[in-house]
Amino acid sequence: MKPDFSFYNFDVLSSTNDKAREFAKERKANLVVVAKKQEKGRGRFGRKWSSSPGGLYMTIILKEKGLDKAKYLTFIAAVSVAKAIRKIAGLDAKVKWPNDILINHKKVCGILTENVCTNVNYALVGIGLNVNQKKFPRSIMRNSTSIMIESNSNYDIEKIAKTIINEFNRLYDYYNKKNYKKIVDIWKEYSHTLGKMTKAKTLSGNYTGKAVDVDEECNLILKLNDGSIKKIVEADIFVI
Ligand code: BTX
Repeated sequence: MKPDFSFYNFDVLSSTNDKAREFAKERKANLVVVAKKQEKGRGRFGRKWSSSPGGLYMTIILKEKGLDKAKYLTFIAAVSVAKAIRKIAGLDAKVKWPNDILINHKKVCGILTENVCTNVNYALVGIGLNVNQKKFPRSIMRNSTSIMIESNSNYDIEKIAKTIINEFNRLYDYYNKKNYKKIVDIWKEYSHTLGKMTKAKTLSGNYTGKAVDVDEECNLILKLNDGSIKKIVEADIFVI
């Protein structure tokens, strides 16, 4: 059964993921928390997510199948955003491993999936999408973009949110049926990364090679210059 999502809208939040955590602790699921701006939007590893008005900041709260399965929700969310951008703005949005969406090689969206563990586990799938912003802080200007910058038009943020959730709901069926291979296969169709020479910065060091595959556990597979295969579980990657 597909969940029926209810939207909770706020003008300002510190982070939609934090508000979603409060809801999850009250055992509420199948909710979407949306804010017009965030004061402490964050990315992976505690990094800052620039959250000015004009962007979409939302977190989907779901019951989880297991902590190791949250990465499939990140993949589903990424594809849903890429599909919504293609549908609404006709732009060639692609997914970059593991959690970004790019347009013209620039980051338009990031996804942060977190867990809440009670006796039922919840996943918080946070989506930050640059919609109508015309500029960004200097530190991220070079590599960031918005749907507005790429298409020269303004968009209805609520409509985009609903389109993303519709796409998410459709793909969520595969997650419900534990058809994880299908999720990875669909993600690959939208991939910006596969087939490209890539540098992966991991906690244990840097690796450079051709991105040859994403395996069924969502790991990136690099073929290194010496011909060996390296499985990348967590990293920041750069296409070179
Ligand atoms: P990430 O760690 O992969 O990427 C964070 C990096 O992205 C930053 O260090 C910066 O270089 C760059 N960046 C920051 N803000 C932006 C932006 N607006 N556009 C493009 N690039 C940017 C990505 O983490 C996951 C981001 C999730 C954000 C959502 S918003 C709703 C929810 N609430 C919340 O606090 N986080 C999530």
